[in-house]
Order: sequence, then C-alpha cells, then structure tokens
Amino acid sequence: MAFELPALPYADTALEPHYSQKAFSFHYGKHHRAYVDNLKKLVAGTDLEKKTLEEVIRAAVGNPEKAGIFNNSAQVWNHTFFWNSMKPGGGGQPGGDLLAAIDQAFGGYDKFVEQFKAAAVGRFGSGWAWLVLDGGALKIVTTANAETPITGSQKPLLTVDVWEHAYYLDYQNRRPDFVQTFFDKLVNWDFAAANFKK
Ligand code: MN3
Repeated sequence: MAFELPALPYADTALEPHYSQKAFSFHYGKHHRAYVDNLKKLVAGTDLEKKTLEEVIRAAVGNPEKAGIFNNSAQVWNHTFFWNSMKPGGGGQPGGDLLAAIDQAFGGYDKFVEQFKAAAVGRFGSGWAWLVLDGGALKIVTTANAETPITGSQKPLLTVDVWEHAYYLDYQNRRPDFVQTFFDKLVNWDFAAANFKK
C-alpha cells in the first residue's frame, strides 16, 4: 500500500492552548511526516512496499537489518494513534465499562492517573506510555523509542508520546505537566472506549 501521512483528526489549532499549533507544525508537520517519507524510501522496490503498515511493522521488528524500517513504520503508527488519543474538549474521566475496568484494575480513576504519570515520567529518554489490554486485563506499560505494543499480544487503548519533541515547545522540560494536562484537558476517552470494545 502507499504509505501516506494521515490527516489530523482535528484542526491543528483545536487543542490550543494545551497543545499548540506551533507544536503540531513541528511534531505532525515535520516529525510525523519525516517518518512517513523515510519509510517510503526504505521500502521502495522491496516486497514490503505493498504491505499494510501493521504488516511492515511486524515483518521488521527484531530484525537488525530492518531497524530503520521498523523505527519509521512503528513511529508512523504510534503517532497516528497518539493524535487520536487526544480531542478538542477532551480530558476528564471515561464512562461506562471502561471506567469500571479502570476502577477494578487500578483502584480508582485518580490512582490510575497517578500510576500512568509515574510510568510516563519514569520512562528514561524517548518513548511512549500506553494503556493496554493484556489478556483481558488493563495495564499501564511504556515502550522505548519506536517500540509499540502491537508487535506483541497487548492491545493498545491509549498512548502518550513522551519523546522530548512531543512536549518541549509547549512544556519545555516539564514532562509531568504535559502528562497531567493530557489527562485534564486532552485525553480522548471515546477513542480508548472504542478500542476497549473491539
Ligand atoms: Mn513524537
């Protein structure tokens, strides 16, 4: 398939002031676009060119000779998932079955946010923090660099990009403030709930 930069699911000004148009212009317009452009170049003329993005990620993971393909394809997927993990007017608690599952797994919504924040802040260097379903149980996990839960058996529901490039323009070095704002103002629980039901 042809790999393309997917459109943002909202205007690049829609998350102001919590995630700025300037941040999107770099993070989406330059970083995400570069992963797409690099991937296209790396698979051009190979048997991976006609595969889906998920197939490319799974074909390349763990293969040192395909590290560039893995890193760029997984970063394309992770960023698209991250944009969908936020929405204009987001923030606050989920409802229904997902809230009940969070209460059961983490001892309440506030405890969940504290644990997620601790995991996201504790990921040294570049990576991602995720809420996943793992064998029917909700878990908070982090991945390094481009790594993504979809190469294993975990099903991601939600992610926060904790690469410095994700928050530096709006939050400078304050990763904890970015993750707190994500849960207070940005998180798209409708997206997570849809993934939870799939
Ligand atoms: Mn990023």
